[in-house]
Amino acid sequence: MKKFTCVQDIGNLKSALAEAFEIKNDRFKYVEMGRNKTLMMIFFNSSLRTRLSTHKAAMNLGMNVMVLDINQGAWKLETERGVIMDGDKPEHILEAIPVMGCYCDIIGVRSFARFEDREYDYQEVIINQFIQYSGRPVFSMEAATRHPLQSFADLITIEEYKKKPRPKVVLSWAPHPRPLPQAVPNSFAEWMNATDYEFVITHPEGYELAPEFVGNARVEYDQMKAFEGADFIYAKNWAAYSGDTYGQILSKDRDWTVSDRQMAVTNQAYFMHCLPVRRNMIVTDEVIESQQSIVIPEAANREISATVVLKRLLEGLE
Ligand code: AN0
Ligand code: CP
Repeated sequence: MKKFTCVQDIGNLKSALAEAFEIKNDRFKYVEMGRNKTLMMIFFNSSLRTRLSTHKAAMNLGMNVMVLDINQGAWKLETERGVIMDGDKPEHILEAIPVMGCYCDIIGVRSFARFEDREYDYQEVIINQFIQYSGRPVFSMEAATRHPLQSFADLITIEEYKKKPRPKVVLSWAPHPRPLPQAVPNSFAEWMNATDYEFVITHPEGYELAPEFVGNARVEYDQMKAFEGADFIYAKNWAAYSGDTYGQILSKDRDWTVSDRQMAVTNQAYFMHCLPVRRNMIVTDEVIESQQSIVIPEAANREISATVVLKRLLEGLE
């Protein structure tokens, strides 16, 4: 594998899952593979899980690891070409990226949507610059439009917990005080659409995701109706995508907070969230603390998805 930014990069999901379970069974099986290879993780945004699970995955493979938080200790980076750099940014990303590439074998990048310009965000300018100019295999640790390491871990988790071959999986919008990217729901939808599960998306009107991510999913504006008979509830907030509302908060309606009221109409569904989660905005204390909540095993599977991805990137090195 030469890069990992979307579901297509992982190829056949059945073989990716088989590899994930093989690694989960013996996570140090390939500890010799990364010997004298260096992973560099570049963060433009905060992280707990991605930072720790990807670092752990690299250690499972015997790799060396370097981590750089761009906003804490590195030079502020100019990202636009053609700018006269007389402001507060001393370095251009077009030098910074190839320099980073000199010191490592594989690069992971976290760079969220900025919500200034939809076209700019959806062109994935930052991660594509890393792909183009680093000279190294690049993987996404959440870019502007997708979070594939999360979605792969989510898929592993559903495969572990499902009680029927084709579970009903519901992605539900939930309220949040700040505008959040569409990367997690886009990516989750992209991965769910690549399975044969029954997949439903529910959100208030105005929160439609980009059509290329919705794909063949059923969109249901009535949350209670969407939850009926569900086997998995995947909650997430996102800001509006459509037209001139892009990046805006259109609703903070706490009727959409996942509570026992909605869970009662499901098929004893498991509750999932990528974390971090705001309690009593996205989900009530009762639901996230219930037997049905699998948010911790879901987070644990981030180590597994990252180990598979790094292993495949190592195998692809020349
Ligand atoms: C981020 C988001 O919604 O994309 C990261 C989630 C993994 N969440 C926050 O910024 C709270
Ligand atoms: N789920 C996830 O990616 O968490 P972090 O933002 O803490 O890395």
